This record gives sequence, structure tokens and C-alpha cells, in this order.
Amino acid sequence: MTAKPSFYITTPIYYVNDVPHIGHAYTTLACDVMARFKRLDGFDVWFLTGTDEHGQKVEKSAAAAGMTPISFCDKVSARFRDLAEVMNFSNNNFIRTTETRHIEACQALWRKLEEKGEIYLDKYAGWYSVRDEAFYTEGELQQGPNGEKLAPTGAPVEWVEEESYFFRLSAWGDRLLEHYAANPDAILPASRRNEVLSFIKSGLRDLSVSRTSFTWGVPVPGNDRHIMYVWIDALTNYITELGYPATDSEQFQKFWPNAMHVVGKDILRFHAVYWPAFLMAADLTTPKRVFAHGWWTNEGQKISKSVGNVIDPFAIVEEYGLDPVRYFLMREVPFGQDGDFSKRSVVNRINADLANDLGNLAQRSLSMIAKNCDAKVPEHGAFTEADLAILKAASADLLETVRKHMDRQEIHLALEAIWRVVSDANGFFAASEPWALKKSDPERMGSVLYMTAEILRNVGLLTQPIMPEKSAKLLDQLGVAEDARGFDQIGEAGRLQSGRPLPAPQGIFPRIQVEETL
Ligand code: ME8
Repeated sequence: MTAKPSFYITTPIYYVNDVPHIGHAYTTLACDVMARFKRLDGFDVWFLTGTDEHGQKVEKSAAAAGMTPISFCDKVSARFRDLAEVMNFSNNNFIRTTETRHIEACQALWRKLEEKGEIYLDKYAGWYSVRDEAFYTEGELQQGPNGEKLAPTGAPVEWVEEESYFFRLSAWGDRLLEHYAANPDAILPASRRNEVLSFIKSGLRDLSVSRTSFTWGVPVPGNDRHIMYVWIDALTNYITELGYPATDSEQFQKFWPNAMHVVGKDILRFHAVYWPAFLMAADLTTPKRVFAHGWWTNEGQKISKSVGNVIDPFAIVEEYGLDPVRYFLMREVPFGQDGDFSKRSVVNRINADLANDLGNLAQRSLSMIAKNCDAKVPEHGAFTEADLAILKAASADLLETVRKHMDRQEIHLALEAIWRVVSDANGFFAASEPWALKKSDPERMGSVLYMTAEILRNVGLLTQPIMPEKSAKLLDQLGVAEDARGFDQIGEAGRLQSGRPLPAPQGIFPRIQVEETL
């Protein structure tokens, strides 16, 4: 047997200075959808998420909560694990940067960089934002309302003067540009890639990679007055997970060559400039792709704790149900672009696409089958050319289209293609009038119902990554065995067998009553 192709997908590891909100849920959800998709498509998948627990920001939050840093981290990190549970994320592991194996991996990477002459000791004098955990040049700063200096993100900055190790980032610009010229899809979407390229072309300065003014971090090997800059520590999590420094381990060899990092646009620079430079400098290959998605606002406003409009993912799942929320988040906004969350758009989307389109198709066809076909998969007559074309469009062709979009993280386009098939199937069902055929041409009625059920099976297989539970219910109702739900079953390979008994149909996608929620 040939080995399965591999796929390694990671989320950012989230800071534990704050509890999880919709933005965190969104990124991990997108990764979950891709991980599930690839597993169903025959890949050996490793899907990682976790928490970023070091740095000045976390140290300050722990102090403000009157807790030791580690007990504070334990508490907040557990909330991110709960979120993974509640959102039905299929991550293979959950990493924490306070784990010993991670501290060892960071120190091994540091030693390697030092050995190679990529790190040197000097003095840093400049602006630092604790909120962003980022260094800024004078020229990047903007003025606040009271004349104070602010980071380009609007975060406060402080003047820092301390002894610091530096990474020779300035030496890597050309090699990064060469790398991205040779691998045009290594950063997606393309608009984000262009931003990264112009940042690199504007000239890279050496990067301060250690701090001495606080202690909550990974000690620099051989000089523990210094702790590592939190980003060097954080980014390393992606290879800690695969066993770094054991680069010849099976996990590392299998997954690192097919790594994809999904991040929000706010942290693309760290992933697409600093990280590949660290990796190349340490003789490691770079991730195959970094995908940066857009930013959610809430009812048109920036989501922020101070505005008090943070969307709690636990609460919206409670209110609308898990799979409808998963569907909404992936369908509403083109993946990569910014989007706005509003209750009205959630309700409209769920009612239109799930209750009306998919829900009605399933409900109408399955209840007709229950009544008129003895609750069995219908017998059918010979298929016409047109019938075969409809079936193909809803199976092999659809898989090809969906796969093509998923390979570029165009999740919304994949969903659009599936829903086009659902809409065509509704059209076919209505135009065929199976209720009228019952008397005039029962064999044709059987064919129409069979085809509709078969389309629903293919749709149900393809919606599993987005709506695992609802899709399972749909496939249960079509009598599809649990071991026949991979994408190798799409189309003729997995065709429903006429005469197989079916369970009693039940509504899967209830309508949300607008008055109740708005
Ligand atoms: O940056 N819309 O962690 P973080 C969409 N620890 N996505 C959002 C969002 C919003 N309004 N708000 C947050 C860190 N996100 C570092 C990462 S990785 C080696 C270290 C998501 O807790 C988005 O994915 O600030 C963003 O990149 C991430 O949360 C930032 O999470």
C-alpha cells in the first residue's frame, strides 16, 4: 500500500491574557474544516492548536489577576481547550508553550542559530508595545488623541533600553524574496502576499530577540539573565510538536514538508517574514503555506474589550446551535476578507441556506420516500443522459470543484459550489413533480426520488467538514454506513442501494424564529 499523503495544519497559539472570543474560534474552525476535509479526502492529517503562555503581556495579566503566571496560564488555557470541545474541533493535540518539551525545543533552536552566527549580543533602544508584543521604529508610530505615541495598531508603546540579543534578519531579505518568487502560493491570499513582499523590499532590520526586564519566558541558553522574545518562543511551537530538534523523527519527516499555518492578518509578518528567516537560518525548510484571513467586526464595530462588544463563541453556539454557527462563519464572509457579525445575518443565513435550501430538500424527498417507497431507498428506472449529467454534477464534478477551492482555502467558494448543487436539486425536484408522477409514472417517481436521495448523499458527504453532526444525521437518514463516508464514496463508488430500508425521516435544520432573537 502506498503511504497516504500528509497534511500538517496549525492555528496561531493564542495568548492566555484573555479568554477565547469569536476571532479565535474562527481561525481554529477554519483549520478544523480543512483538517476534516483532508482526512475525508485520504490524507494523513496532523492538526495542532494551543496556547502562547509566555511574555510580558501574560505576566502583567497574571499579576493583575493576583495569580502566579503558571496558575493563571493553567486557568485560561483550559478555556481554550473547552472551546475546542464545544466547537467540536478535531485537533490532534493542544500545545502549551510552558511544556518542558517546548522549552527544550526553543533552546535547541536558539543554540543552532547561535552556532551559525545568526544571533549576536548588543543593546536595544527603541519602542516596544506589550499589547502587540512587537518592536516598532519611530517612523512607524502614530500620535494618539493626547499627543502620546502609539503603535500602528493603536496599542500603547514604551521606550525600552536594554542589553539584547539580535537575530541577523537584515541578511535574509533577498533570500526571502527569492523564496517567495519561487513559491508564489506560499502566502495566500495574493493581496496579503504583496503586503509581505513590499515590507521585505523596504529593508529588514536585525530583530531584538531577547529581553531582560521581566522573567516570564524561556531562558536564553548560557545566559539566563535573558529570556527569549516571545515570538521566537511562540513560533517554535509548530516544530516542537513534531519533535524538534529530532528532525529525523517520523513525525517531523512526515509532516513538516507539508505544513500550513493559518493566521489572522495581524500576525502575518511574524509568520511570513521572521519565521521563515529563523527556519532558513537554522537549516530547516519553510512552511509550504501561510494563509492570512481577515478580521471580524461586531455589528459594524471593532471588537474590543473596552467597547464591551466581544462576541462569546460559547454563547452564540448555545443560541443558534453548533453546526449552524460553524456554517455561518465559514459561508458568510469570503475566507481571507474582513467580515461583520450581526445577529440578523446569522439568522438570515441559517434560515435561507440550511432550513430552506438543504433542509427542505431533505425533508420533502425523504418524507415522500417514507410514504411512497415503503421507507426504502427507491427503485429506479434507466437513467437518461440528462439524469446522469445531474448525478455527475452533484458528485464527481462537485468533488473536483470543492477540492480545487479547498486547496486554496477558498472555503466560501467550496460552500457556494455545494449550495449551487442543492439549489439545482431543488429545481429538479420541483420541476419533476414526483407527487404527480406517483399515478402517471411511478417508475419515474422512483427515479426522481432516488436521484434526489443520491444527491443528498453526496452533499451530506461533502458538508461533513463544515457540519459534522448535522451531516452525520443526514447520512444516517439515508442509511449510509459510518465506514462509507469518505470522499472515495462520492459518485458511483458509494451509490445508494435500492431496496435498503431507511429510518423514519426527521427534520434536521429547524428555522430560527426571527422574533425570538432580534
Ligand atoms: O497573536 N477576527 O495571539 P492572539 C478574526 N499568541 N480573527 C481574530 C480576531 C478577529 N476580530 N481577533 C483575534 C497571538 N483573531 C500570538 C500568536 S502564533 C505562533 C502566536 C484570531 O491571542 C486571529 O487568528 O492575539 C489572530 O491572528 C489571532 O486570533 C491572535 O490571537
